[in-house]
Amino acid sequence: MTNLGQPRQSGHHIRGSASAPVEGRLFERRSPVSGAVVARYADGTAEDVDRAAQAARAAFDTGPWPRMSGAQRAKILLRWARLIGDNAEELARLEVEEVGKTVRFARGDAAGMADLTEYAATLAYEVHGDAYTNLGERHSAVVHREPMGVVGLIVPWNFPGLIYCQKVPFALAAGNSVVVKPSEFTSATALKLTQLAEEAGVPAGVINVVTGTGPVVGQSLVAHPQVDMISFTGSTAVGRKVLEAAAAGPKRAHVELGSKAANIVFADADLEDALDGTLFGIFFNQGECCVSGARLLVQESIADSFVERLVARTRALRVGDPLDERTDVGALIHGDHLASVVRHVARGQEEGARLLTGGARQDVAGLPEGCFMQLTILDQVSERMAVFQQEIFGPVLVVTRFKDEDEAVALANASSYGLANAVWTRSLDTSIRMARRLRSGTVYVNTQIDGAVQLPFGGCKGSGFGREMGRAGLEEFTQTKSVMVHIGKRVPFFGAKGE
Ligand code: TXE
Repeated sequence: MTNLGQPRQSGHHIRGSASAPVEGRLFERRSPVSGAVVARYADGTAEDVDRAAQAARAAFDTGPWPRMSGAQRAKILLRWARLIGDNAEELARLEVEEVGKTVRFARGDAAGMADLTEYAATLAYEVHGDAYTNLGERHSAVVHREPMGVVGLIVPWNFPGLIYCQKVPFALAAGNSVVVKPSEFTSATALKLTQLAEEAGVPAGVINVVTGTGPVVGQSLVAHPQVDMISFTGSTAVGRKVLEAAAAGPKRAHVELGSKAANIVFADADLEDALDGTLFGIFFNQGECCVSGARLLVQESIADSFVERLVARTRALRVGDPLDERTDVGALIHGDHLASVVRHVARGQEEGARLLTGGARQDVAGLPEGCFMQLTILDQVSERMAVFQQEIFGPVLVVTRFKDEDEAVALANASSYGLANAVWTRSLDTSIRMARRLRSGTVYVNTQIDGAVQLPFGGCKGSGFGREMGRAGLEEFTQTKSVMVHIGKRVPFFGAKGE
């Protein structure tokens, strides 16, 4: 069972953990696996956001963090990365308990948190500007690369720790201070990671965490006048609200939103690898993954046999208790989300899609309140259907057949989203052409949901804009300042006096 013991109880983390008593109203987080209360968190208010923003402001305006050398910040961030590694099993188990993801993959998430932090630390050495020494004898200019100031970070529930680490260490490496708002379903790892950061030497006030709901805490954070920039990951609907509120500032906003990635299988692919990748692409993290390969586009000549094998392999996967090491797919985040996934499948069938397997809530022995979903495949799906266009964010794969490369490109790009797509082929030419023609921030070739901390990650079209990870992921949290210097006695701007 996934309950680690007594429910945890935490207040916000403002200006250092010691100064954050649990006071005021609390909200509960119930395990999506057992239904038991696993945690109680402070239900944040606009006043809490104000305290956190003022703490971050003071840390930025007068504290040591932005005044340290890049090397000093790097050393602290490296210590943080090591502490994350030392606490990886606890971080993984907190994720299992609140998200419902399997412990096997949650361990991968925890390792990723340490890797991201370590990489961000190395970037801290390299945050620098530019010099222009080619402006003639009388001028010289330098371009500073400076932190944005106070950054508000809004994090979703599907990869709470990993997405925190795609944002916070990078913002910190550049010298910013931050206010983090975790999802109300998954606050544990943000609080734990922040506590570890301070243990590593990040000064109090540099990272503040306010728990609570989106409409109260999230909205107050975006609107707060002391917050210079927002970085948001979540749904497209909320992303629009965040952009509207940021425009009123105006302030910079970086948004990573929904997706409906295509997983394109050509007849010449290594079909065993493609099968394995297709399964992982849709069922990893219960399909609650922004880059899930949720639309299988398969070439007509191999489609029937490929889909038949896919259904057989899908039925062999284990859905169940995420703490059981043999489990492949855990629970969805909460009951309302499970109901929404089931509704999407029913709508697909109404629109003419053919249900090949799954389609309903899954019973798991001993876990009657678990939010489990049967692994689902819908065939005969066309471009005009809602299940082809809308992000379901669950273990539901929709299948569409294509004749040739042009049709595959047209179908893949017939989406309002553009975060990621995958291509399976043995042809080098096809893979390069496809990588160029697909409209998304990432293209996987003969792999799925793969990457490296050095690679920028983000979307185009309705999936948002801005990048996380890579050098770009640090520069996102900086701005330039041009300093123009005149050398020697000036020739007067308005000519010499008395002339
Ligand atoms: O997202 P929300 P939810 C998609 C996916 C999923 C759907 C809903 O399709 O089914 O979004 O998920 C905070 N001002 N993705 O409900 O509501 C909220 O508290 C400011 C894709 O979790 O967008 C949480 O911290 N903030 C995705 C965060 O925004 C607000 C990951 C995301 O919540 C707010 C997750 C407001 N008015 C869901 N309202 C991805 N790209 O990976 C809510 N929030």
